Amino acid sequence: MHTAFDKDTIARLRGAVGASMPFGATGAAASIHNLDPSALARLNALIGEARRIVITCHFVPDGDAIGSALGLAHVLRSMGRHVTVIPPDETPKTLAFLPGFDRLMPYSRYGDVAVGRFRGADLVICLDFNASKRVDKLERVLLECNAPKVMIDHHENPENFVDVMISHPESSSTSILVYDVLRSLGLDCYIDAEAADCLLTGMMTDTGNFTYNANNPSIYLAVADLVAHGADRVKLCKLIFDTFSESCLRINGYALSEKMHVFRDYKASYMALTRDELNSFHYAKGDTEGLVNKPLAIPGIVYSAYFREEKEYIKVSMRSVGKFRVDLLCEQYFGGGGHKNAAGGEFHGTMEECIATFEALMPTNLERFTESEESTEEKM
Ligand SMILES: [Mn+2]
Repeated sequence: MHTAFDKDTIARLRGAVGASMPFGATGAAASIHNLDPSALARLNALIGEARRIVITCHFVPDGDAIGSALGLAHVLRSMGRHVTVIPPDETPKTLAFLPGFDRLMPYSRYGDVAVGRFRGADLVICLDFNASKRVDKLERVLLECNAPKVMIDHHENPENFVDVMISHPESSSTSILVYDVLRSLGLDCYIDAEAADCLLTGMMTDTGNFTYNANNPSIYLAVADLVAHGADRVKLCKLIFDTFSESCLRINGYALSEKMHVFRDYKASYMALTRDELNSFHYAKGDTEGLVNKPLAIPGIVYSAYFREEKEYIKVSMRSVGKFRVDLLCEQYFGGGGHKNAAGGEFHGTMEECIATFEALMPTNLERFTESEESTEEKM
């Protein structure tokens, strides 16, 4: 926790930031995302009435899912609500630095206790996912739960399984969306340093530390405001982007040196790691996070895939730059989906079959999955 600023300084900085926001000064101002006033009003009423709130997110949660969930949980707890954050499964230990991490109640570990929290909830808030199947084994519990449900999310094509939907696919992260919602409801006064660290973490992880989907100036005003609230961006940069175990560094080195296949003619690259290889490096969940992005550093490479052998399937991750739609490629051939430039899926079969499928698609992929000019839009 940093203590470089006293309360008066923070108030002065926040005033300065607020005044320079394109969406107005503090208080009831226009939002970053052009939020729907009636959705905000309904959310406000639901929060007002609720005593026990459950927050959930997508399975295999990432920094944005957990950052937005814990950030919102801190705020709602400061408002006196009883809040339980229930991710479908375990959160990578790489996020253990987030304030509130030790209070997470993953359904995969807590089972009936977690189900009880859903049944006793007056309000369920669904963060960073657009369809009920994204909570995996928690889906029935979520759908059968009687409490009103609110979605706050930035994935394309949301499914309407909720009572209030705040869906903004143009947004760079759910965390900045939660920040915007809180600010628009006048609840940003409850954002303390811990909440600010969580929300900023989600904004940083979903934009690769503001290296993609990061050209909207509002993002930096939100960052400035969160830092003024006490977020420690210097500490977060070190913890999120520059902290690795020895085995993690070695497995990534091995993958890049020995396993990266580059196909310049097809502007493609892939890496595949088998269970045996992962085990020989004492692979821990999250160790190869971000690996799939690396080949995109090579000029001319447009999309990249990473295949990781799990017990029952091959986990597929894909990334791209520009107009290449890895979400469609994953959707059509690898049982998944995601965002235009970041998607994933599962391949049921052997690693050899998975690689053969990918290689067979390569000659036609550029033509089939490159988006036409007019539909491209930089995310805010
Ligand atoms: Mn997200």
